[in-house]
Formats: sequence, structure tokens, C-alpha cells
Amino acid sequence: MRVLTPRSDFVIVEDYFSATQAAELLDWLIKIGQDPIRGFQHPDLKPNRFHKRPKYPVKKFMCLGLYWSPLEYNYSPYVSAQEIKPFPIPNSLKELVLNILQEHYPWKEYSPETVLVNYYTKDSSMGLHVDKDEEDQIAPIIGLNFGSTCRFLFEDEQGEMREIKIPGNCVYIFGRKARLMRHGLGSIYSKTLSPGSETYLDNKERINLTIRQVFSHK
Ligand SMILES: O=C(O)CCC(=O)C(=O)O
Repeated sequence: MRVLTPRSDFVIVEDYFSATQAAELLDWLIKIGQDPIRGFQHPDLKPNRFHKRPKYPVKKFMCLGLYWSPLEYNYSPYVSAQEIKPFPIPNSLKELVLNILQEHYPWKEYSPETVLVNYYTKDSSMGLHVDKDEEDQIAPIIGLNFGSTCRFLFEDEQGEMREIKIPGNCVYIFGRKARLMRHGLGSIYSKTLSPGSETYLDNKERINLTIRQVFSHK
């Protein structure tokens, strides 16, 4: 494991997952991702002046716990109008996140309430943005990364954009001063699949999970 801090409160832990752990997690995600309602979807976004039906820029995504609506930019207990709930966050994933925090970013009382699973392919990207749809904007966001390495853009303490490579099998944390930093995704590199992901992902594919506490518990 190698720990990097490219700016204050932005922590990256490389080689956090072994090939076996990565394969186990991907196997499960791909399986549940096939569910027609709660699984991976490629939804429309709000119309804008360029597109009548813009698409969410990653290939597909799904949520666990609470559903984040890419149309409304808010969280809901339901995936659909039929009041179907997303798959719950398994206890093993919650424990994993609490262990990551304990080891790399000690935090008192963290509640993992939603997991956004983004599935990127060679044509996917994610524009610069700030994660601010959560009521709680203080608790850290934890990212788990699998598959190909991507070019990750982030804002430094001076407001300048910088970039770093995020490989598969690594973990990142946006804490305190970095919680509301602008960030986005540039290209995904060819032939960089991380150990354990080869059976599940194609060249230039990447799966990222971001775990968030949505509500403030005071
Ligand atoms: O894929 C990533 O690492 C970034 C995901 C992201 O920016 C987001 O879900 O808000």
C-alpha cells in the first residue's frame, strides 16, 4: 500500500484491495447490476440548451442504500415511481468503509447511507463538479476504484486545477478541506486493468463506488 496526499484532506491509498477482494466485489456488483430496476441504468439528464435528452456521462450507474437522482440532484429512498428501493448497502461494505476511515482518516461516527456505483467505459467522462447534493457536507466521501487507471482532475488549496492518476484497487477519501473540492474525470488509460478485474471489465473500463453520509446526525 502506498498513501498519497496530493492536497490537504485528499488521501489516496494505492493497492488497498488484493486481486481476490477486487474480484469478489466486482462479481457481486455485476450480478446485482443486472436487476432491471435496481441495477445499472443509463438515465436521461435535465434538458439543456445543447441537448433535449442529455445522458448521464458515465456508461451506467446504480445506487445502494439511497437513490441519487441524476435528474433532480437529490436523494430518495426509492429508485422508481413504483416505490422500489435500491439494494441495501451490505454490512460487509459498511464495515469496509469504517475500517478504511479508521486506518487512513479517523472520523467519529460515520454513517454510510448511500453508495453511487459509476461504471465507465472508453467513451465515458465526468465533468468538473462539487459533490454538494448531500445535506451533510462535512462527513468525508470515500471512493473505491476498480479496473482501469483514470486521469483525475481536482482543485488544490489555491483553487488551481491539478491532476493525478487514480489506478484500480485504490481507495480515495475527500475529507474536511477537500470535501467540497471541484473534481472530475479525464481520460481512462488503455491496458491498465487492475489485478482481479480482468474477468469483469474490458480494456478502458472502470468501476468507482463513492460512499456518502447524506444526512447530518446532530
Ligand atoms: O469516478 C470517480 O472517481 C469520481 C466520481 C464522482 O466524481 C462522483 O460520483 O461525484
